Amino acid sequence: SYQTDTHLSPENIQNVKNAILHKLVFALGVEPREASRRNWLNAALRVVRDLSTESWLQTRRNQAANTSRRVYYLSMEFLMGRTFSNAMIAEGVYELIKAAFDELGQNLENIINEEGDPGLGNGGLGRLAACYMDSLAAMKIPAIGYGIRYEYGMFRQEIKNGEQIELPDDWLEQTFVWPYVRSSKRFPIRFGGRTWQEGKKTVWQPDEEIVAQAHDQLIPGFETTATNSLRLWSAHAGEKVFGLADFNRGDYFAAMMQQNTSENVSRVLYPDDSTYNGRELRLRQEYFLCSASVQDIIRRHEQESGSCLNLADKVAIHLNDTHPTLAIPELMRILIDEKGYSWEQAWNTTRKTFFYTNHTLMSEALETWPVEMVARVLPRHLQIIFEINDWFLQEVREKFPGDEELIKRVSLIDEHGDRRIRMAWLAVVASGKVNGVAKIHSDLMVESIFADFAKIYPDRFTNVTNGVTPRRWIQIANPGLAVILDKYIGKKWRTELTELSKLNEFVDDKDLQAAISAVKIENKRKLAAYVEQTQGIKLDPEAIFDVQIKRIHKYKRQQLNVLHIIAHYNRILKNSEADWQPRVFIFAGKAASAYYAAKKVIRLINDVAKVINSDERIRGLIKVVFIPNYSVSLAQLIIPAADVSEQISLAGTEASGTSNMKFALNGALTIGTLDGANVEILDRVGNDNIFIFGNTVEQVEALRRNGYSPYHYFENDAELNEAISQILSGKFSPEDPYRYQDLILNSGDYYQACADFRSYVDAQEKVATYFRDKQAWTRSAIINIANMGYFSSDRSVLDYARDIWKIEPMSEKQLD
Ligand code: 26M
Repeated sequence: SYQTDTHLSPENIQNVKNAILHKLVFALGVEPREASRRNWLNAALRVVRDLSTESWLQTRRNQAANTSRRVYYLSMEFLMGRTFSNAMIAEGVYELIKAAFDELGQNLENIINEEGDPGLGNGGLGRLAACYMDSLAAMKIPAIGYGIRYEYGMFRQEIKNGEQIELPDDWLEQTFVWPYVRSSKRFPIRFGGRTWQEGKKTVWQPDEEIVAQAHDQLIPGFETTATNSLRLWSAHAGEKVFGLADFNRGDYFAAMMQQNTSENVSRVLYPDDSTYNGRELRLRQEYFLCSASVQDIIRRHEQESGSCLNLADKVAIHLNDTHPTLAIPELMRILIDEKGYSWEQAWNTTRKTFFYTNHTLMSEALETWPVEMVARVLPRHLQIIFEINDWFLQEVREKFPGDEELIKRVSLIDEHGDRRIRMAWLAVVASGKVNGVAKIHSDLMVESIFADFAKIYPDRFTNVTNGVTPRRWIQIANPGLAVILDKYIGKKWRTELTELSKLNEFVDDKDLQAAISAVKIENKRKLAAYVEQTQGIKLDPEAIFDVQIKRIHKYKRQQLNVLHIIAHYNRILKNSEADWQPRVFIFAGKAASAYYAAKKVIRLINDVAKVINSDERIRGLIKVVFIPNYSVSLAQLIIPAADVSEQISLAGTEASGTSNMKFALNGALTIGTLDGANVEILDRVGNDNIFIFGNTVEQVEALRRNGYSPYHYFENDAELNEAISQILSGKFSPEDPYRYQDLILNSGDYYQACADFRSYVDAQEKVATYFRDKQAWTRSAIINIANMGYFSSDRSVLDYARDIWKIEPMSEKQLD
């Protein structure tokens, strides 16, 4: 059958065609002649899901039988992107399905583009979780992801009059046929109420109960039967709430309204990725994820091992940032209150089970929850956290007698002002290992926020540099590049990305250079067609495509990019006859809906675009484009079309970055600061193949210590002065000249854009000059591609498995 033999024989094509038609009619109830593209997509998705399901059931049997240790990846966000292409290539049926659709008179690419893109995440952290799910399956590491099935994901962004408008992302409106709803996997989640002692036992009587319902997505491993799952929870009214108070009072309507309130827990993703805001609903969401997942983990462990003992031998629970940290007191609660463990037994198990990744050093992003709120929502968990704190502070007092200042700094409770629980501290104290996401970030982590803890637990801290999956970020996003790679270095790079280094032999090969630049132009044409179609702006594919796509945030310094664009515009106006290199500046990204300054930056970009794009004096030498509603699928279109990758955060602020890796992997050259993973990209590509600028972390800190002032730079740099003055005087907002009064200077320039302006402009100058030497540029692009092997998420998850979770990947034999 077509299931195991992916050979493109007429019989196989016929079989796939029949399978699709069968699903269309009998699963969807649609006749072929009336089928829409969406119907064809769903029919084919069902066919591919059947293939994955067989492997999945087999993997589950084998994992259970092999009593292997498993990792549970807990994350409030999974930005999975579209499913269809990924599943087809994993199952090895892409070409077959394409051929079948050809015969059915359908274009596969159009069908692929019909699929929605579930935005169940904010940005880097959520996309990292998705790359890791892909790599864990491909590397045959037994893993289950746990998250929330938000009814509304990241908002849909529209731009009206240059401003961001947020609209609901009703992604469930179009039925998504990939997941399985697991009606038998339901767990009660309890909130509120009170606790009391009965002898030695603590009793918690909650006053609210809702139900978590599992939705499973299969995660097929690339060209292996290993298939993992991602389990997302949705919230439902529990019968308890439903049956008791209101119904008994005969108040049917109030009871039904209560149902609505319960289901709010999984209603919507918080669209904030950098400032912590202590809303009670967010606390409930976090606990909802943790409680459902920990209950499920214990249930599975008991089923496979016969008891709850030896949990820590079989289970590793990974915390993607502090958002799922309540899993720690939740495991303690279940072990003590429900399984009868002593406090010591429970604590010893817990400390061997958890691992925590930190993704930010910025204090405004660190989660702290008011003690008063936790007392109301999770009274039993608060007690457990206090007990952990007592135990921990006792240990610190023994190690460092008499240092009460240290005790205050490391206490899980911040006693300044209203008392708050420091979730990062709790995660560190209860985890076997804590890691940062790039070398520089992991180093700064133990020098800054966790310095005291590094003294207390010197062996606990480590680094795992982030990575990205080559299946999605080369094979799917850039099929033209994949063909070239296959030809020059063979096909193994898909699961062994360091094979790319074989390209180093060919950097001067004229045919390779020609092929690489032809694919780049082709990708730029595709992006240009999209921009023209959606926004009516014409882009010249021969121009430099200079791209900054990421969340809009002050620390990422989109303003610095804009300042350079204005300076460049001014230069052209002053010397319009010179032989300027045409340039296109592309932006995309969302601003948190309450982040005033970030939304203003979006408006500035659009205002500047309007003025520059319509200025005939510059003859189209600059185009500025803001592409609305950035998403994983837009990233797949934009990244392969980039010549220049903008990674310009202030040194010390971007933990790692992951798009920097995707760009370099697709042959863009980076203009960037010595921040996050840029540092490691530089190590691998060498100074000649990247444009590094700006102050180092040490210089940034020195400026802060000495009282940084942007005015110094403003007064001493004529181009900077001119650009800022133009913004402030309303040159780009003539109808509202004061619109940008509070930007840049007046806000103190906390992220030191002015300090890095001169070296940024100089680096941009080098970019434009270098681009004119097509051959040198392409050679550098090849060197970038050739040396990105390290940044595969396959390498990252194998690092985690070996150094942190202590899990062996399964062998093909075990999977058979
Ligand atoms: C917290 C509380 C309430 C609501 C939302 C949040 C929240 C959500 C997402 C906070 C932070 C969130 O994400 C942070 C993030 O994406 N960090 C990025 O992680 C990437 C993967 O490690 C790194 O590459 C980026 O440098 C880092 O900024």
